[in-house]
Amino acid sequence: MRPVDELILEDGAYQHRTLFWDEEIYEQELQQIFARAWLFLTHESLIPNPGDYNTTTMGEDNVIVIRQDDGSIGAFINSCRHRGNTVCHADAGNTRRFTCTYHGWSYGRNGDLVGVPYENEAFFGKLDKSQFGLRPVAQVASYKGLVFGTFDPDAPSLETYLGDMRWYLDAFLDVPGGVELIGPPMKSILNCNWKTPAENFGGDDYHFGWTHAAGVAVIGGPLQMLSGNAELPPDVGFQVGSKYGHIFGFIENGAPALQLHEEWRAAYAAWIAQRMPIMVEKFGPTRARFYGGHWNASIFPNCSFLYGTNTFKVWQPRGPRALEVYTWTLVEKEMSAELKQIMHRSNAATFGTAGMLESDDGENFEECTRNNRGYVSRQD
Ligand code: UNU
Ligand code: FES
Ligand code: FE
Repeated sequence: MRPVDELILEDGAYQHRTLFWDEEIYEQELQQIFARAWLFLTHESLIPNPGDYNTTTMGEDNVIVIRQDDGSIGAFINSCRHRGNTVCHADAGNTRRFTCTYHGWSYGRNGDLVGVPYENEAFFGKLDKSQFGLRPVAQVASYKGLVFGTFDPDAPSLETYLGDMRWYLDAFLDVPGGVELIGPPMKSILNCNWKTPAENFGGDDYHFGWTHAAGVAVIGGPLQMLSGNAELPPDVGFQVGSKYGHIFGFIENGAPALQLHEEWRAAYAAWIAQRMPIMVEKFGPTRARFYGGHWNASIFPNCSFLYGTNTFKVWQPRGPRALEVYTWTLVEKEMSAELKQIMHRSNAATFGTAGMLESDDGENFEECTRNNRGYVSRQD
């Protein structure tokens, strides 16, 4: 294999195809990216009470994220310390104990090993239970409700990691009452490398009018002129990249544009108009425009969202040639139940598992990976 620094040029314009195929590269990514970076786990609103938990993955490590009795959030590797079996098979729930289905070891909310069947008869009193708690995730932190974890005890703080990206994120995370995610997430498999959609969501406005030509025509509204690359909207917006690899694209006034029906767009536009004076007061007129715009963004390495379309995703790597995508709906806490429902339905219909825009993308992403099966094709 060629050295990695020959596989990508510093300006990012050239990336060797093997980066999207090779098993060794993928192992390096698991070690150097997924075992070190801050990874999105869940939203605080999905685990409000002590014992509430979600299961997820960090890289390919199975993880339990659980609200502690003192209100903090803990995260643990979801693998029994006896023979390694999964201790929690559910996606979400509330519990006092995780009891392994193999030999019945059980763990408390804080990961402590609290129960071992036949402890004295099987281990002659020599098992030091304090040494066999569930392995904790080194750091867990929340940024305005978004919960992240890292396996690296020496990683910089989450705030440092998000860096300048916070200046943009705050323009919707700091709405009065804050935001929440509607779960449980929709889950599906895409047979593509995880980097392909992560780059697409943050950096690829270029594909939108062409890949989504039919979808955007069916949706109608202000972005339908993009269908088939017929015309660019008058205020295209801008694109930024920030430290640690977070990327962000912006379409002026675009927030409600991809809600599925005219009435749904109108309902969301009315909400934004009503909120806007508060946001102008808080952020000033220039930055408040972020609140009314549509953003496509990726938080490095594998968390992507479309603010406005209200889709919030994690691309969970599953080998170099597949991923599992988790999709939540992003809403403001203070929105009415009706408006939240509109946004949840719209997200499911556009960017959910069978969403019409998700399927447009999925086919392209999968073919970009699949073509590297050809020995000659992947030499580029
Ligand atoms: O998915 C994207 N990259 C995207 C979605 C870009 C612009 C608008 C909506
Ligand atoms: Fe969990 Fe044995 S593997 S109790
Ligand atoms: Fe797309």
